[in-house]
Amino acid sequence: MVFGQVVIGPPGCGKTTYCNGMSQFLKLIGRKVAVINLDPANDALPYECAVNIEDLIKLSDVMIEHSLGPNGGLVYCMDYLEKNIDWLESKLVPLLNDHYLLFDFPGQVELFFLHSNAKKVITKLIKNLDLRLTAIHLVDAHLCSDPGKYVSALLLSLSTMLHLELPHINVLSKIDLIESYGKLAFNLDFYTDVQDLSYLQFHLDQDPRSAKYRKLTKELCDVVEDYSLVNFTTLDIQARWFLRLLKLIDKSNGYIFAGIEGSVVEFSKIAAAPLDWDYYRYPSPLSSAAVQEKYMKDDDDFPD
Ligand SMILES: Nc1nc2c(ncn2[C@@H]2O[C@H](COP(=O)(O)OP(=O)(O)O)[C@@H](O)[C@H]2O)c(=O)[nH]1
Ligand SMILES: [Mg+2]
Repeated sequence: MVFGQVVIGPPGCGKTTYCNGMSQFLKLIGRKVAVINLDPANDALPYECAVNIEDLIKLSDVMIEHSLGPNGGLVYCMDYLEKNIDWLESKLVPLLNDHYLLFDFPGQVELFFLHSNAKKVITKLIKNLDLRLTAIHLVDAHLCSDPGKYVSALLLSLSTMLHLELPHINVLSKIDLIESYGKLAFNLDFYTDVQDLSYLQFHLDQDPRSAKYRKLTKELCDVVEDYSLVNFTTLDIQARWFLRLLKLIDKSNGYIFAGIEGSVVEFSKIAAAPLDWDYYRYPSPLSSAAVQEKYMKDDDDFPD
């Protein structure tokens, strides 16, 4: 079985930086990792990529040849990739033996909650190559500093979850910068837990620009709350944040179950247990004393 992550989110939210940081962290803890760049708009990649969509199609060529802007060009590139999925599969096959896969996708969000091409690419890979993938949806934490933008981030996260139908983790990225946008109206937990959005209504009413959208905002918040699917974890580009996030990811895509010879009962015990339980019970590089000591020693002040 081959495991990996599909890294998505709006432009500039930190996908490429994440793939670079996560790949370095995975190597540190002993996993062989391959980063696959599927964003033709990525220039100057900080990581060494195993597969690059640029070898199949270039955004600049598409824009000139078909008189398209960058957005139309990206949709075209994804359509082209879907039609040429054999090309991608042939590049991935040699990696399947022992690599963990990180897919760096384009930042055009419509590709992941509206269009079917990116979803078809992912679904075909999962089916044809027997992959176990988790979607990591990054959203820039600065959106929390504006209630209207935060509501749009919630809707984007929800519609992406429903559209992609993958194990899914929403992440507020660049959390190290959150204080630089001024004091938040609520504790960070309020934004990550998404438990009671009615407080946002009151806050929005204080801003004359948002007051006229009060009813619309309420309806949108009700949709998010009714589904009760969206919450966030947080991240900045430091090793201990990666360790925390990787534990969640390993549980969501089944990596932690891969080496376990057990009964259905054992599997369900692990699935229902607190996050760390399985790491201590079953040998894994993440449970080694060295990794815990190195990356988690300052964990007391670590936000949940
Ligand atoms: N402070 C801070 N900056 C970050 C973080 N992650 C990414 N960035 C910066 O955000 C910018 C956009 O990142 P990039 O990975 O190219 O975003 P992408 O368009 O989603 O691939 C770059 O200047 C990164 O250095 C983070 O956790 N903290
Ligand atoms: Mg990028």
